[in-house]
Amino acid sequence: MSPENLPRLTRSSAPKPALGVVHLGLGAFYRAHGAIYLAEVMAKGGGDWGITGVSLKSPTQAERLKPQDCVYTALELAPDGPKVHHVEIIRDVLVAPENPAAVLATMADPQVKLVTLTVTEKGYCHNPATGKLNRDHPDIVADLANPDAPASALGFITRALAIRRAAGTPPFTVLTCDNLPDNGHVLRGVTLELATLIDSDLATWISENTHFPASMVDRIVPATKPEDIETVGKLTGHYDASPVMMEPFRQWVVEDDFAPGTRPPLDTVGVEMVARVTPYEDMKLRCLNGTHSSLAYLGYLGGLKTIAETVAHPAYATFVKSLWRYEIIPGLTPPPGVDLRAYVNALFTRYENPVIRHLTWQIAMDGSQKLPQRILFQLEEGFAQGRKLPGLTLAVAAWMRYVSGTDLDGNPIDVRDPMAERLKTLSDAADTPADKVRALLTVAEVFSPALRDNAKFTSDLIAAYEGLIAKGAIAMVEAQYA
Ligand code: CS2
Repeated sequence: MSPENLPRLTRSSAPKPALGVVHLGLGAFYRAHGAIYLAEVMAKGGGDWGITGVSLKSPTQAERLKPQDCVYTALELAPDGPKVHHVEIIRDVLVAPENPAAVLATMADPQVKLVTLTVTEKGYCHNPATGKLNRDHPDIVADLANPDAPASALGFITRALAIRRAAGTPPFTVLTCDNLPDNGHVLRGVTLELATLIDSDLATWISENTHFPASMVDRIVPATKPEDIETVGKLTGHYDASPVMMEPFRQWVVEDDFAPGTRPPLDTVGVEMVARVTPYEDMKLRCLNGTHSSLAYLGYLGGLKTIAETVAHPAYATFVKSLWRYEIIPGLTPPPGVDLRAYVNALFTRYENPVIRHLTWQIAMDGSQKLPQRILFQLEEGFAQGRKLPGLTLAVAAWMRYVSGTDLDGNPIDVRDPMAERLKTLSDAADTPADKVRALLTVAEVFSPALRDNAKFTSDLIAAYEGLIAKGAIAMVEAQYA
């Protein structure tokens, strides 16, 4: 039976949670992570932490969730069988481009204590290599032209804080949940840059009164596929148009820096509240996201569709374990009490989970925004310390081939990246593999001067790129640590 013919999922008889949080960027990840922690906080101790979700671009999520009163199924996928959760913490979903005034009115509501964000790397409208606001970003240009109807998350935060200030309402705390290093600091910086361009007094008020704690978030949540909706229908007997699929593991480490009264008791549900998130962020961004991206480009070019399939290949299993051991861990300072060897062993088991179908193509998206913090900063630091980093270099070469838009068998790749067109044009305009590598290295938003000017890195990258063409991705991965 097609899942649409089943009764639609509805809210249980429990009352809708009272408003306390606005979340910007209502994708699958937040619904499988932050939203579940907040639901647990309320289940345990009450409080007003109900969430109004905001989609900043597309109406799809609202169209799917509203007919089921914003409740959804979160399916925990363990190798020994699934576990069903019903999540009822979301009260409403707003679509920003359809009604920006409604979003601002909700964010300005004195009931709202916390604004959380998962807008992905590109949602910060910054230059990934420097962390500074990109003032030419079309959304920032639009925010400046029309601050009452913002386009970017930063525009909404700034305008909502201006309304609160004018009304004498204290600011909300802004908690970023994206995979960026120093994410709280970066968000505070770009928000203040934008606010300064609008009204310097507002910028001063925000800087003195608003807290932007950093956080490290972790849970593998592959995009929901049509077959997942069917599986949920079979397991629950209900049609859910927007379930989320997630691994059992989860972690959230949050900087304990909230304005009084704005902090949900996250510590009661397993969130680690710490003074400094940086060591946790570095560990996660490099060990997990760095190898995820490496496996994504090299796996995709090797014809491997998912992360589980990729690490099931012996050459890739050896490759990723060696990356951790010889290239990533030596550059890390572990967070207090964490054994990095044990951390990456557990990570390998998470990657192997055969019921998580996490596409290499999905992780390969937006590489221009991800590569600096996942791989390139490590290369820069490692070279400065005189270390050899052949595996990470090979991963960058694979990204360069990937963004050319043609795989190693000559088939087109559907490259999703805000810089896709520019990257392809640069690659196409160069004749030889060496020239393609050199052309891509000139992209200042991605590569720092230190990497661009490193002659050894350039020649190693060219050799890796040529090797991919001559031998294929699997042979290059195999040869790496042989
Ligand atoms: C992934 C992340 O898609 C990607 O880029 O690397 O979404 C990853 O699954 C999460 O950060 C895990 O916490």
